[in-house]
Amino acid sequence: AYRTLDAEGVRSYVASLPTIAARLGSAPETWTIREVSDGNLNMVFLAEGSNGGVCLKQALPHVRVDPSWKMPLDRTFFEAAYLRNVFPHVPDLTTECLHFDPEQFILIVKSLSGHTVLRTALMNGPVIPEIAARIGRFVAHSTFATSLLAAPFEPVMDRRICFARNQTLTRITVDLVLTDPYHNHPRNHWAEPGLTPVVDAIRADENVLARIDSLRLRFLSCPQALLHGDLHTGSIMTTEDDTRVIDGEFAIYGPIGFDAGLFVANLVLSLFATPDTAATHLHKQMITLFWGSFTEHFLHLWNTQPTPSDPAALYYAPTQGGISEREKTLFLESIFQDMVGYCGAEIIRRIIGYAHVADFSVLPNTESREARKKQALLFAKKCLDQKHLFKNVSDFLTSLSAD
Ligand code: SR1
Ligand code: MG
Repeated sequence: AYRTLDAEGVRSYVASLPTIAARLGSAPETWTIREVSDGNLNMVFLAEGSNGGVCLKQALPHVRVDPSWKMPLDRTFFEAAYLRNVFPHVPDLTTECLHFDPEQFILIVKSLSGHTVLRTALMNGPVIPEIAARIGRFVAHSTFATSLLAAPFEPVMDRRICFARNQTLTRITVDLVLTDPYHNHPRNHWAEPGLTPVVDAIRADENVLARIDSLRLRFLSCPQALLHGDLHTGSIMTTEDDTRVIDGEFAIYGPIGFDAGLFVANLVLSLFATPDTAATHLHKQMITLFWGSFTEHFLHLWNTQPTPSDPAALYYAPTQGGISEREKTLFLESIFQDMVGYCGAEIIRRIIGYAHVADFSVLPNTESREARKKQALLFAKKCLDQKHLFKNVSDFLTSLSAD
């Protein structure tokens, strides 16, 4: 029967798995076991021995940060399934699933104890901008490989059927990211009274509401590729040389611009929370590098991988001699427009919804936090109230500078 592990439970559990225990080396009683839970949902432990370490993640029957919010345990299954599907395509950018236990809902991956969460790294000072290019490559490879551009429809649909069962976490995204912030809901909250008029303006804007309706519909009805589903800067661990995407439990088939939009939104949030010119330059550089790397790698795969010769792929390959350049450009432009929309939605929900971000806590007082959050909300509103306002990444960055 399922039981929630504590640190000593983790020690015995890992000791009972010969191949995992061998990675740690030394005797189990000498291992260091540390609880490092950081996200909202699960328990996470690091187990380290003389040879190396592993990270053990276990689902709880509730939201970790709110035990009254009950939740089924199956999210670890979807995280393990996500890793099994994407790790072969991005082995240097995520972690391999070393073990999954379908009764205890435990997932074990290699420890990243020398890495820092990207959000924390950004709050502590400058990072190297190439991290964003690595994430662009991650999104390009993980989405291309799981789309109809790379495989016949049968394996793609089998995967879609599998991840369509990830309904508990999909419900969270639909509600927390794409619905709740646009009306009064007890899960919404914000501490700065000066934000209320901006929230009211967002909720009164018919264009914003129509766009959110369309983004929500698109999220559920446009299964372009297997998404990470929660690609914020807390789902990325990094050193200067090595960057890994973690926490794929929200994985779902959906529009590629959703993953891109969440990552860019969290860079934008960090930009508004870091009021200094050098940092703003860095964040903008990161957004440029991310989008450039994503498009470069996606197009490279599209130009070099054999197109599956079945009717599903013909949707994307309408010309007989292969996919026209024009079709590719239109496809990437539609991902860009989705990215802008989901970016706006993510910024808004991270300021007024249930799950806020820590980035603004570096600001010295309520007044500065209010002013910067207000700017972020107004930028997010622009992302939503006029489709095609930003034609390209340069328009997007220009608008970020305008007050
Ligand atoms: C109840 S879960 C709240 C948020 O935490 C996760 O990391 C996702 O971002 C989710 O929306
Ligand atoms: Mg998470």
